[in-house]
Amino acid sequence: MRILSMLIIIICRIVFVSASSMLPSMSISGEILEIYKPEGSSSCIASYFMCNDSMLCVAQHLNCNEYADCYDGSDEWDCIDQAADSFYDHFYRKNLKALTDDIPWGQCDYSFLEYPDLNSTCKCKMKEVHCQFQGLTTIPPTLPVHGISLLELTGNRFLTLDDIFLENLPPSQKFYLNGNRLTALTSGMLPLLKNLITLSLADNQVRRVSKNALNLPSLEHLFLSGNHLLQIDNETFYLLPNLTGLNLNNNQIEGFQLNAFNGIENLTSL
Ligand SMILES: *[C@@H]1O[C@H](CO)[C@@H](O)[C@H](O)[C@H]1NC(C)=O
Ligand SMILES: *[C@@H]1O[C@H](CO)[C@@H](O)[C@H](O)[C@H]1NC(C)=O
Ligand SMILES: *[C@@H]1O[C@H](CO)[C@@H](O)[C@H](O)[C@H]1NC(C)=O
Ligand SMILES: *[C@@H]1O[C@H](CO)[C@@H](O)[C@H](O)[C@H]1NC(C)=O
Ligand SMILES: CC(=O)N[C@H]1CO[C@H](CO)[C@@H](O)[C@@H]1O
Repeated sequence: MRILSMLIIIICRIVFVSASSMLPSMSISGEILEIYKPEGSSSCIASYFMCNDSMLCVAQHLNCNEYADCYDGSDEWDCIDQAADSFYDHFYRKNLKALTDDIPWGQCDYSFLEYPDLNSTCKCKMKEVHCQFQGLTTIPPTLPVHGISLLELTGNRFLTLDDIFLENLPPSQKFYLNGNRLTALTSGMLPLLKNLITLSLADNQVRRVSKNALNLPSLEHLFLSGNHLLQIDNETFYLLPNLTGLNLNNNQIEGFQLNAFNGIENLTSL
């Protein structure tokens, strides 16, 4: 009995080993081979790419699908979108890394006595004020009003950029309001932020940006990715003369009016 079960285990192992040494996922979906070995010629037919270590051709859609199809896994190499990466790095990582990553929270250019919110609802680093994921619906009452380099209000519950919001919003050079609940940007919403250079409203539920809503003469970078924009109207960015980077990824944009981008002559990144 014992010998028999050992035999079964051995047989199973042999079957398993030989199965796993076959082509990885030599699957056939419909009639289409996802992986094949090219005959004679050393190149793959169109819409297939060659694994690095073997003469196998793998369907393009398996490239970077988070599953290794090549023996060497080369179909999952270099899967980072470098273009997007450097764009985001520039704003979110390298920039901050260079300036403040190694500085501990609390090493703040402002006095906590004067601005208690900087040591409770928010955190502070040099001239950066971070108040993310606090469930905020109003701006904390004691924030400095001068010289903020970066104001981070990501992950709160702001619904609109109304007059009350804007009146209490301390000016900053970079302002991140990602992941809130904004639904519209209507006319005249942001006229006060004269020195703003970077504005991110990513991952809200903005459906529409009204003409002249964004009136920011010094703004260079605008993130509207991850919203619900359906259409970009004529002259939406007309009052952003210094805009060089605009991110509209992950919307459901169906159309641009002919003059949607009028006024932004120096845009280099879209
Ligand atoms: C900041 O808040 C913490 C916790 O409430 C407190 O222990 C600390 O003394 C405060 N720091 C300053 C500088 O007020
Ligand atoms: C717009 O950009 C130009 C060139 O970089 C700069 O000289 C000017 O001051 C900027 N305008 C504003 C309002 O910041
Ligand atoms: C656009 O770039 C040109 C060339 O760098 C510059 O002369 C011009 O002032 C810029 N326009 C604005 C609105 O910044
Ligand atoms: C947008 O601009 C184009 C070109 O000037 C014009 O034909 C069109 O009527 C405009 N659309 C709206 C809704 O104003
Ligand atoms: C991109 C990459 O890593 N290519 C490798 C493919 O395999 C050859 C030979 O094994 C390597 O020299 C390459 O670096």
